[in-house]
Amino acid sequence: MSQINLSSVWVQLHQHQRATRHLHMRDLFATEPDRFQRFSLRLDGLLLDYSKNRITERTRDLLIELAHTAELSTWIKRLQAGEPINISEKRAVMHHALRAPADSEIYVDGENIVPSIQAVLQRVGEFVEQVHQQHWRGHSGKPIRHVVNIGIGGSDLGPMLVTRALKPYSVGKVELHFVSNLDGRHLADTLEALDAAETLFIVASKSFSTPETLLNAQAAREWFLAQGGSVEAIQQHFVAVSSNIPAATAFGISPENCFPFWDWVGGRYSVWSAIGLPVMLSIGMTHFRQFLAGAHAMDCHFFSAPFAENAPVLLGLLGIWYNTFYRAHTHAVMPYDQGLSRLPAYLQQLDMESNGKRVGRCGARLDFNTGPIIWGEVGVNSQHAFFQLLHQGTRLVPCDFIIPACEHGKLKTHHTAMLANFLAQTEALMRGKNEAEVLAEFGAKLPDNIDILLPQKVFPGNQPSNTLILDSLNPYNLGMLLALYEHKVFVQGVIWGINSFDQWGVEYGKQLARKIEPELRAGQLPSLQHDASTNGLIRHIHQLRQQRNALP
Ligand code: G6Q
Repeated sequence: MSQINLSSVWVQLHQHQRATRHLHMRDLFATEPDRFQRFSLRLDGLLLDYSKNRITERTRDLLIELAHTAELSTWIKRLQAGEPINISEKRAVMHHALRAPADSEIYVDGENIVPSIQAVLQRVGEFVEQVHQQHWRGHSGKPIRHVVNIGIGGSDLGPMLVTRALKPYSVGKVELHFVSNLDGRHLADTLEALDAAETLFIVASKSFSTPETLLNAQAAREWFLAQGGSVEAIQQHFVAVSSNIPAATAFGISPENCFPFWDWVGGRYSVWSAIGLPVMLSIGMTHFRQFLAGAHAMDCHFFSAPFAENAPVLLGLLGIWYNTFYRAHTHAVMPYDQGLSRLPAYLQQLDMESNGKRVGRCGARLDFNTGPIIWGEVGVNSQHAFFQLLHQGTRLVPCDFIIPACEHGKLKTHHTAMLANFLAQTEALMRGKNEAEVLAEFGAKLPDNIDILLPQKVFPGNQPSNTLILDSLNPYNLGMLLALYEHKVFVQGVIWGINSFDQWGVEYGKQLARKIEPELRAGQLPSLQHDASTNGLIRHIHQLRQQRNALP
């Protein structure tokens, strides 16, 4: 297929945007009382209301036609069938198989991969059980109380998000810590309060070659030895999750303490694999299986529902509507739940690493914008920070608002107040406040500076949002939510014609860092071959560190 922007439906969508861009959602709601029914979906414990968007039935129809033009159904079947759709790395994309029921049959290169997935899950489950039952103990006989996950990117963000989000489901056996940053303070601060004899380290790295992770793992090992641990005892305190078991064993972790996963699981899609070990240690296997079941339910929905009732398809298409046809450059995510505070960071990686691409699958330069800038912050707090720009700034910023209807804590009053804020924001962003309403609020006595004040108090509204309400933030619903976003990203990648499953952009900086690091460590600066700015900065840093005896 030629590039999607050459299709007639692309042109029609541009025309449709020009014809409808002056419509105000406030008027659409006034003339369409059943708008909520027509533009919302209920899936198990998740409700998606997309009625507060600048769309009509015709918009949805055209966007669905766009999906058909991009042959989305065929691509969904190719994903499902384990074809090597990650074309640049010649790999299948099978994270959905990780959450398929144990009796499923899913083939990659002619091999049913479900038995090996289940075998690893079983092994990891047995390990989790041993730790929980205190059969797995530290070298001095103390039970494991603290688990430190050392990983970065996909080997950090997913497990951290899910562990925090599902804290109310913790079985209370161990406390989880996450170390990712190359800033030594991250590891040092984490270890400060820990007793090595009751600490387990998970070295989580798909490639087992990521310098940040290996440096932190090495430092953790040195700390463990300095705290009275022995080389033999490392086996009781270090386990690895990786698809490169030889490298993990070369690091000194015995093969029986290495939990594998496969090259058909991308890092940012790996929380469903053994990379989810911190989650399993926190919430136990029963809850983790519920998490997988929720994601599987979303897979089944995505693979089978007609596009007009398909939540990932609709979210993907709405994103394209604003990104491409309204030229909105960003997309904000506002979770109204403290447990979901890392969701924006997780989605940043998922979306921007997947669809931050400028060439098509086969390498042709694309003539249109692809992945949006994803950003956001936990709700309510952000109302007191950047919401001003959403309400009265000049930019169109489509948003996703996410909240559980029922809370876990005992502070029910808090949650009701938060729900009210949540609903108020989407309402305000949609309807705005016009001059007549502002004047009515002043009543009979207008202030003497009304000419200045009036325009400041007007809210244009018409700011689009999707609302996602979870019945509660439980493992099943969280699984559904994360799989929803994974498939949304897939839908957009298919329509833009890009490979969402590689990440060459992550590599280039690493390559240059490998060159600069020895230069910074050298006692005597070698001749530098960078640009004038980088050379100048290296000299400045080197000189400062030399003066303070901070080399290497
Ligand atoms: C994710 C990316 C990237 C990766 C990290 C860590 O899809 O590939 O974020 O997860 O670079 O890689 P390792 O797990 O191999 O250490």
